[in-house]
Amino acid sequence: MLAAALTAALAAGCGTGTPAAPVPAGPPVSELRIGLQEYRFQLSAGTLRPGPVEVTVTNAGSTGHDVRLLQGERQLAASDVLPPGGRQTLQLDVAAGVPVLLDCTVGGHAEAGMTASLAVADS
Ligand SMILES: [Cu+2]
Repeated sequence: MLAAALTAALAAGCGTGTPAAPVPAGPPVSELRIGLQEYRFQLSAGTLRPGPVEVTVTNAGSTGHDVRLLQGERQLAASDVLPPGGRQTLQLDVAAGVPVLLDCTVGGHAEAGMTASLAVADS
């Protein structure tokens, strides 16, 4: 009986690959914090307000990471490769209604799960 319960719990918790970090709900923001970890982004919000957005990037991991932010074909910003504990502030000019995609350009990290997307409000 215990084994059956454990099996059910494990099955419920297992998807394909590593689950992405939950994206916070809430109103659109103009200030975003991004935490870099092995191998995912921790986001302080899930939806951006269009227009100027200030992003504070902190490497909370134990190896070098960066973040690149793309909106369609357009690169909004890219951080340096930050050492553990490193921090950088980026200024974005975000277009309305088009999602912003994030990835880490350090070799193999995006493939390991270091990608995320942010919604952008329509106005
Ligand atoms: Cu990385």
